Amino acid sequence: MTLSRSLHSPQPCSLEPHSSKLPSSEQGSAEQQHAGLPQAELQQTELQKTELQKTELQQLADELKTQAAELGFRQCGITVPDMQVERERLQDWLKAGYQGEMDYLANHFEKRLDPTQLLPGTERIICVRMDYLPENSSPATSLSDDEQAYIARYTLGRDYHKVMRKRLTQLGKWLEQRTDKLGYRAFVDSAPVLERPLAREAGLGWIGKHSLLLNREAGSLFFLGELFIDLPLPIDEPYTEEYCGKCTACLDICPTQAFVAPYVLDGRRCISYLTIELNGSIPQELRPLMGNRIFGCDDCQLICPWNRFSQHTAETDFHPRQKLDQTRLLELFSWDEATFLKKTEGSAIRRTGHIGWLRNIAVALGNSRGGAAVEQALRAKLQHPSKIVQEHVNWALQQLAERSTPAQPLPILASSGARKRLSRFS
Ligand code: B12
Ligand code: SF4
Ligand code: SF4
Repeated sequence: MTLSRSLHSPQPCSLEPHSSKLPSSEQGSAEQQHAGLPQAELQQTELQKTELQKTELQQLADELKTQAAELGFRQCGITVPDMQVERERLQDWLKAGYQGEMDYLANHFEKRLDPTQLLPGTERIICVRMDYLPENSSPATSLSDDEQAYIARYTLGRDYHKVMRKRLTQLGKWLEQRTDKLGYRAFVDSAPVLERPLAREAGLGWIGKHSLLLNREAGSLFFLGELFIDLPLPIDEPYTEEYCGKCTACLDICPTQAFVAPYVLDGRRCISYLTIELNGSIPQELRPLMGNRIFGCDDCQLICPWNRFSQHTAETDFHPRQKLDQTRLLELFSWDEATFLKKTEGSAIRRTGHIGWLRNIAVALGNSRGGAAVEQALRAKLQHPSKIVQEHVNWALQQLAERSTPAQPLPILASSGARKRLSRFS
């Protein structure tokens, strides 16, 4: 992959600063204009020109941020394409195998650390964030009702990859119109890019102990995205402070105890991984700990004190579709594949596939209080062609045969302190 101008404009790629479309006072050949000038005067003129270019680039960066805000990004920062500082930590994480089946995380190791290998010619990375928490999507209501499904708040509406990439591309086009021959490319989750450390370097926040990017004004309930550009815009100050202090609430509340240490997540135990990324069977010992979470999990964020500053999304695209914030497990379990595909059109939920969907709901039903209707629905799926579905349905029926109350409450519902924090999101 190259940052080829031919992708965006017919000119060949050049790594020089592209300021020739900046104000016309800067255009024309410097040698022609200054022919015959004494050396000292020439040097001074060159110096003035560099200073002017700097001012223009700064002005452009400022305008870019205003434009980013107009496109719905709550924050925008600029950094250099260099992630070598993460080398050792990334190496250790992969060596420990915390990526599980997410093989793609182990691939392209050098490209993650050196984004210019991903996109040659990249001079700067513009990092943005966009809030996703919809108004009135009370997580407490569905988490505390074992007959309802809990779907992570980030994925109740339209697929964020589509929304963010489109806006980032618009931002790229806007910048292209103000420069000559800009090369740019938008990324959201889609490539070997270390999005959180990049955002930290661009000044968007610090990495919390739950490993997500946190911001004092906005918490962590936002998406990240990047625009790689080949224009040397002035960079922002990295975020060097961190405000977790002695708090360990996220580590303590995680239902599957997925954190091996502060900042270090064993992906294989995270409910987000188990319900979305894992293709096969969910480890039996983790199933009772999942409660009614059928796609993703938010507990480590819901408990975080900084999320009292999280802001509701301004994007209608992220508003819940199909009432996914308040739907009963049995209804979702009844969707056949065609219905699943229809109802999840344009949603990131499709990633789990219909088999993964049924597998996850079977686990949630096994953790519920059960009852005749639940058992009947489970039995009806015993002959499902997928062995994975059959196995999880059998497990659920066995669970329900062993008890008549819901599985034990999960940590986020167990203490009054945790419930109080949850109530902030109602
Ligand atoms: C793979 C992945 C996952 C995996 C693995 C998660 C993980 N923590 O890596 C799974 C499926 C589990 C997952 C879950 C979630 N994800 Co995810 N995920 C990604 C993805 C695609 C890659 C992340 C990655 O590279 N991981 C690799 C490891 C090595 O990274 P790491 O855990 O940060 O490891 C670093 C730390 O261990 C750190 N470290 C070690 N020691 C120390 C010490 C200190 C002091 C510090 C500061 C750091 C540190 O160094 C390592 C190397 O940098 C990114 C998008 C992207 N391209 O970045 C989204 C992304 C991180 N996910 C996101 C979201 C929203 C989620 C969920 C909230 C979704 C949900 N509700 O279910 C959960 C949150 C779980 C959690 N607590 O992390 C957002 C996060 C936005 C934000 N505010 O930060 C991202 C950025 C997607 C996006 N474009 O918005 N995710
Ligand atoms: S998303 Fe849930 S399972 Fe994953 S680390 Fe956070 S609290 Fe634990
Ligand atoms: S819950 Fe506490 S430790 Fe975890 S990220 Fe938030 S402030 Fe940091």
